Amino acid sequence: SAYVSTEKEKTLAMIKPDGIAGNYTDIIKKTILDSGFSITQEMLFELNEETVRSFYAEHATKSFFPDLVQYMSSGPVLIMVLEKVNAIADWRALIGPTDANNAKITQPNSIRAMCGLDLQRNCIHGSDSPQSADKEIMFFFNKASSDFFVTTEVYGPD
Ligand code: RTP
Ligand code: MG
Repeated sequence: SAYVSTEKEKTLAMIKPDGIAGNYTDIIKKTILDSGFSITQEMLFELNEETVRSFYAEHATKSFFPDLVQYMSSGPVLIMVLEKVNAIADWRALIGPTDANNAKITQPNSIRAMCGLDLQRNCIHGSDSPQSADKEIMFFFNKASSDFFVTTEVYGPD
């Protein structure tokens, strides 16, 4: 996307079930902090199918949707709010393209190149626009925080 901001922004990141199961959490968090993001909130959570359907509602008509729902509800995920100047576009650039096989060729330093497996199992999520970031942060952290175990003000890049 062409969207660039000079303001501090927040975006939503999620280590997907394959990333957690593959023990990539620590290296991903180190990459996040080394890239200048603060992690302002995080929670480890197991998404049920209904929550995945709602979170990825924009894909409800796609042929891969049932597989996506199964995958994303197959184990725990780590959901984080990241903050820095231009966080939304910079986080999308850092995670790399959707297809991890493509990422390994075109963006070998990206997170999906490091820990993703294929088009579906790409280990990490990032909000794709300011509108998505607001919506997704609201979805997990502002709506019904009593439903979740939320840790705030985790740590910064320094
Ligand atoms: P995300 O939303 O998870 O950050 O990924 P993205 O923007 O790069 O890709 P998107 O088009 O939003 O797709 C959401 C997730 O669905 C799975 N997918 N499977 N089998 C397939 O054809 C297919 N296409 C996409 C991936 O897990 C993708 O990240
Ligand atoms: Mg997406």
